[in-house]
Amino acid sequence: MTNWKEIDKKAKEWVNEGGQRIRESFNTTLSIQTKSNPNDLVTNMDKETEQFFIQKIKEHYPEHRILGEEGYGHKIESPEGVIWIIDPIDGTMNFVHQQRNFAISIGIYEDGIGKIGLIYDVVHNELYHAVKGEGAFMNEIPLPKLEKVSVKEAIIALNATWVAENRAIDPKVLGPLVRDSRGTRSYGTAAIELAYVAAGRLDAYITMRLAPWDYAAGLILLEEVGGVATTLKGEPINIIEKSSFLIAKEGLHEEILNGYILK
Ligand code: 2AM
Ligand code: CA
Repeated sequence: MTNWKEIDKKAKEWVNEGGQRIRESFNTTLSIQTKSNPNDLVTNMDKETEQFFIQKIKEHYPEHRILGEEGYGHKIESPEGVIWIIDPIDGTMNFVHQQRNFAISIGIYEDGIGKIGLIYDVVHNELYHAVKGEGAFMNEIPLPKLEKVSVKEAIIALNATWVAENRAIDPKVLGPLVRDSRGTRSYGTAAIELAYVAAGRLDAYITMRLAPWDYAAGLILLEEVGGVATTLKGEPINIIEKSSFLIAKEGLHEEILNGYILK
């Protein structure tokens, strides 16, 4: 039997320790490299933090598998067993340029089902945490179920990329939604944007391209408070694949999908 209580306790301890290490790195000189393109950054702290978690997980749970953004985990092609999906620093560009608005994101899944989600906003010291069936919390304060809103009262997280010329979506599609909503915001970190929807600070979040480590933890939080997550086509999310995302409160999700995106 998997001891989820113990896993949860250890995961929280490790996330706090990982966050502490990242805060201490502010006093050191970062080593910054680019990955797929000049805007795709990685630092020594992304790599060291992922390796820190992997070493802890391997030591305590050698039978668990790990999918990590920086590639120090396993090659995952199927969702069987217990899988830790880790983004050591979500929002690396913010980490490098702004020293705020980045998070550690860890989602723990069993046979494709989300069990534990942890998103730690390191600088604000806010830990968003959910255990399947037991609710979602921010620093141990329960997050209430999400209430309904309409587009005209909604704050929507959206990167300006998707309303300028881009390769993923016709820039004209989201213009009317930007116009009709109460306002838009962009934080540059999917994990925090997901946590904010779960916490009711944002009403929806739209993006064209996320990887499992960006959203694995956030989806577990969202489910506990009654949020809805699909692709921009309205299809279910496959947890081990890259995908577009429409995340929103119930009702608002349908209004955005049918009234704006699929119209
Ligand atoms: P990262 O900082 O861990 O790379 C920025 O808008 C958000 O999108 C961040 O959460 C960032 O995560 C993520 N992101 C950036 N480039 C991406 C890509 N090519 N594929 C998937 N997610 C990406
Ligand atoms: Ca990352």
